[in-house]
Amino acid sequence: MNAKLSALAICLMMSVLVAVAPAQQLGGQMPADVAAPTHQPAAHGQPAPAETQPTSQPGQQPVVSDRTFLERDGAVIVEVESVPPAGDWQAETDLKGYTGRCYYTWRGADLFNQPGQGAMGYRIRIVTPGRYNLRLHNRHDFDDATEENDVWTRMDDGKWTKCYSSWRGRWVWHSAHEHSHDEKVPASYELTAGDHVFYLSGRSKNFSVDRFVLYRGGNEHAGKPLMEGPESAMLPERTPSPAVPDLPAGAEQLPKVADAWREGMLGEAYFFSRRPRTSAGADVLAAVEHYAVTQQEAISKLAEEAPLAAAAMMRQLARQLAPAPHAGRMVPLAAQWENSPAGKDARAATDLLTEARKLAADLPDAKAAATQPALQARYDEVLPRIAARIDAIRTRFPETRARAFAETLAGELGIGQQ
Ligand SMILES: [Ca+2]
Repeated sequence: MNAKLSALAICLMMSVLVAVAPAQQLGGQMPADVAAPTHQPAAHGQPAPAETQPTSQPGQQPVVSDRTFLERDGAVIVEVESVPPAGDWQAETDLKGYTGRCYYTWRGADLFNQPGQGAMGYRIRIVTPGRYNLRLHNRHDFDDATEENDVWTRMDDGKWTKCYSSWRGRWVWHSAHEHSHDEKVPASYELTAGDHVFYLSGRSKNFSVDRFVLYRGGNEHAGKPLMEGPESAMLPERTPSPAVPDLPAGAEQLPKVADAWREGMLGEAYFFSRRPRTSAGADVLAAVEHYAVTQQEAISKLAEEAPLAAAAMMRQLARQLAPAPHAGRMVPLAAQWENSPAGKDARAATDLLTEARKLAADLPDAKAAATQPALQARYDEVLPRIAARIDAIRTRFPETRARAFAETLAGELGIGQQ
C-alpha cells in the first residue's frame, strides 16, 4: 500500500474509532443532548442571518462524534477528522501543512441555500462560559479568492451561518461569519458552561477544513499559540452521562440558584442554597450531593483502565462542583490517578504515540519515494523512527490504551514486530 493511501486509511480508521458510525445516526435516533440540549442553547446575539435556514433537510442527519472534547484554559482544539467524513466530504492529504491525520474537502456541489448537507457534529464541553472565537484551519485554491471559499457552521440548534476566508492558495486561520451582506464579522459564539455540539456542513465545492479552534479572548491574535497546540483531551466513549440533572422542583423560586444551575454551575447553586434554609434549598443540596456521589463513582470505575481520561473527567467534575465541598476531595483523587504508575505509563505511552503519529503524517509517499532519491532517503530515515516508537510502546507499555492505537498505526504502515 502506498504511503498516501495508507495515511488516508489510518485517517479513516481513527475517525471510525472515535465516532459513531453514520449508519447508527441514520437510524433516526439522535443522541438526547443533540435532539434536546440539556442546557440553554448558546445565545448568539445576532440578527437573523440572511442566508440561513433554521433546520437541515429531512433525511440528512449529521454524523456526530460520540466523544466529547474538553475545554481547558479557555480553548477547545479539534481535528476535523475526529468525525468520519459525511456526505461529499473527502479525507485528503495532498495539500501539506495540515495537522493530524488529514483534512476534509467538500467535493459535492455548491449548496449556497441548503445548509445541513454532509453535516458533521463535534461535541465539546465548556467549563468557562463566555464568548469564544471560532477559527477554522482552512484552504481554498480557486483563482478568485472570493469563490469556493466557505462552509456552513452552526452551534447547537442555532442558525446555520456561512463561514468564509478571504485568503487563497495556502492554509490560513481566517474565519469570518457572514450574518448578512452588511454584517461580516470574525466568527464567534457565546457559549454557556456545559455540553455543546458544533456543526460543519458543505457549502462551496473544493473548500477544505483541517481543524478548528474555539478560544476565549478579545482579539484576533490571542488564540495564535493555541492553533499550534495538540488536540484537546476527549472523554472516552463510555463516558458516564455528563448531563446536568433537572433543576429540583421548587428551586425555580430561588433565582440565583436556578441561574447557576442552568449554567451548569452546580457548586454555585449549592452555595446559594445553603442559606436561608428553605425546603427548595434543601432539595438542591440533596440533588447536588447525589450528582456528586454518583458521578464520582462512575468516573472512579474508569480510573483503572484509563487513568488519564478519568483524571481529566474528575477535574471537570470538580470545576462544575466548586465551591461545594465535594470538589475539594476530587482534585487530589485526579492527581493520585495521574501520578500512579499506570497514569505515568499512560502519559509516556501517549507521548510516544503522538510522536509516532506526527512522524507518520510527514512520511513521504512510498511510490513517489521509489522514483525520487531525496524522498526515498527521507522515507528510509522516518520509517524506522516511527517503528522505534511503536516498539517502545509494545515493550514498555503493553497494557495501555495507546498500545491499541499504536498497533493500528503499525498495521497501516506495514511495520511488523521487531
Ligand atoms: Ca486535520
